[in-house]
Amino acid sequence: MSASRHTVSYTVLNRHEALHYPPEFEVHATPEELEAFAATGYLIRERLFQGEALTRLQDALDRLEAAEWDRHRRNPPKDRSWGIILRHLMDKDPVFLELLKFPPVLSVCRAMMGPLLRLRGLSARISFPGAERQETNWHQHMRVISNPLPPWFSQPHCIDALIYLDDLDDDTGPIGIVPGSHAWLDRHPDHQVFASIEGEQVIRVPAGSTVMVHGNLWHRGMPTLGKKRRMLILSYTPTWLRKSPHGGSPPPDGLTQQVLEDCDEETKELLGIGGYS
Ligand SMILES: O=C(O)CCC(=O)C(=O)O
Ligand SMILES: [Fe+2]
Repeated sequence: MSASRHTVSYTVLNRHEALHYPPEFEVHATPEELEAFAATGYLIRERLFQGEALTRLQDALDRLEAAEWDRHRRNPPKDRSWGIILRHLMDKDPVFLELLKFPPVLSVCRAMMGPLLRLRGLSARISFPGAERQETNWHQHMRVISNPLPPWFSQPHCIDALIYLDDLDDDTGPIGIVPGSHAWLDRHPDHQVFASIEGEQVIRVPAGSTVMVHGNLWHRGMPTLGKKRRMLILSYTPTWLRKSPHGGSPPPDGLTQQVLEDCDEETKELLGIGGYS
């Protein structure tokens, strides 16, 4: 599937060194789609990964699941969990590293948040059917909003590309979102709520589809009841936000460290070096 495209060009005012991104780039979306994304907080790309591109991601995640299984399931919870969450994926398999500059996601992130972006993280959530109910409560990702809002509060923006490696249906568990909720800066989802809430929209998409969401969109992963469900979360923020605090430190000899030893400036910026003043 190829989305209609248009061109965007940015300069950054009063910045004298060379820019580390193409000043003019093709956005994999129409202006109308971006406008709708800004208003609703989500953008669906059906079958963004197909054929071998999808199989490669599925196989890489299966390898990682096997390698880390014991670590994550040594003391399994009895009744309910999110399933397993694997972190720092770009440090662990070159297949995942290929997603760092994936234009259908990165170009949309740059069009929405500006040219100076960094990776917040690439992680995976895998959930299984069984006696232990695996689903997520309602939540949002950027939990740093002050109440009341100070006049010069910096609202954190983040885009999470939720990449579904299996069909998202009632067997695997759809995703529930509340359109527009990313703009609510005066409230948050009640803790440990798993049931439907007012305004929920339930999304079911085929394997390989990606649902891009603003990091503060209220959402929940509905229960995995019949079939294993694999998903990736590819996240970007402006360069001046910090990387994901979850999952501890990356592996010391990880792939991104090796890449940083010899890479272009854009890659450095995306991996968190520089891009602010
Ligand atoms: O599995 C999903 O569809 C969403 C998962 C999620 O919200 C998360 O891991 O933060
Ligand atoms: Fe989430």
